[in-house]
Amino acid sequence: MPLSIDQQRALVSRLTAACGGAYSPEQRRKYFISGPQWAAAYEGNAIFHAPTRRPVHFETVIEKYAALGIGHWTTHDTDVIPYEHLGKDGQHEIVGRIGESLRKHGLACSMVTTETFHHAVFAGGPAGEQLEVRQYSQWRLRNTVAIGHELGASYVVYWPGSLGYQFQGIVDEVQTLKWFAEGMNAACDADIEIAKAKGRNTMLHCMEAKPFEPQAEILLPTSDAMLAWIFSGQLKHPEMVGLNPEYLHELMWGGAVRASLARALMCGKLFHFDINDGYRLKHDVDIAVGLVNPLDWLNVLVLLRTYNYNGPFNLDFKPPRTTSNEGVFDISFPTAIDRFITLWEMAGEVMADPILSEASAALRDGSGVAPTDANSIFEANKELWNLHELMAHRLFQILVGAHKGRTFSL
Ligand code: GLT
Ligand code: MN
Ligand code: MN
Repeated sequence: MPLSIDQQRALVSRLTAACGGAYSPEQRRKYFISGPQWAAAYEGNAIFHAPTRRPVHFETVIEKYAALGIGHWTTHDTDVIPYEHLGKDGQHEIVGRIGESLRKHGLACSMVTTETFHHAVFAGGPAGEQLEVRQYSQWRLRNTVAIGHELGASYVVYWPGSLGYQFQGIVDEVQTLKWFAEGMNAACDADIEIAKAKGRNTMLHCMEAKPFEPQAEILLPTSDAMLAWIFSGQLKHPEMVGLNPEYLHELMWGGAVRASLARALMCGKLFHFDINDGYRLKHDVDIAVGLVNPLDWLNVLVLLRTYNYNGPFNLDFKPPRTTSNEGVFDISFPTAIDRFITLWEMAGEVMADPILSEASAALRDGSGVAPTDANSIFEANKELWNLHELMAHRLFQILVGAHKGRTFSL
């Protein structure tokens, strides 16, 4: 039976309610979850795609996030402030209105980030050959730091989307990376100065990698490349600089996200985390968390819980083009948060599972044989290693609820 728009809405609401399993806003607020302005305001446009949604005002985003139980808001400098107002009275006035709206709805701004990729001025990259481009980029970074302090943010993110090229051999990569470090130094210096003047703490500066978009080749394509850059000796304040890995960006180049996060944790540099989902070796599709790789996501959260990660989980996904303006807040955001919390709780079950704990302990204990030669060590341990595959099966069972007695035609 064909349905009118009103009937379609009624159907979607009825089926959403029938899905059940939604957490309350109070429960959701217990997690350090942040909602980006740009995610909720994304209109569905892309190179080959016209927008499918109407523009959304920042006050609506903040109000809707508050109602859903998203406690934190994140933004680019230019998401809300038009270019012509940057650094002028207009900026001051708009930031004041953002602050009021956040206060009114009980949200906090946790992170600010600078758009150094969209405007035509960044065609040759934010750390290009021209001194004036680099000076302009540095000014934008310092200005964003000032906005962050004004809004009470604790994190600044840098996604150097255009730090790369379409042609090999045309730029001096070493020089460009040094210029890029100068930008970070300017931002950290501004932060130290403003923090001192305002009696606030300095912020955590977080680098976000994406391997191959929008440029063909990127100078810092992975979180690991960024770690090398952070520890390169070019940064004046390397202790202030860490990472904001994005789940999908680490997957896009073919890496294991858990392993990327482990390396960041080991270096003490996992400051911030963009959560979403998608596919290996494809575009940055930014699908909402858990819709593609729920088992991997479960394992990621086990790792983060094990190592007490306590930074933000930033909902950096794009509501699909097939979702309407209403659907963004009625379906996209609430279901994303609820899958995250469910996976978080399941991660707790993994950590408390007696089978997994006994298996891990046994693997660590080994056979106790003397480490004399390869063959005897192998022979002494070979039955123990069966536990690897059994543990993988157990993780699947936890994912589908089989550990709680859920059976399928047994
Ligand atoms: C852009 C990118 C995201 C980054 C944003 C922060 S901008 O949308 O694809 O992954 O987190 O600058
Ligand atoms: Mn991101
Ligand atoms: Mn992405």
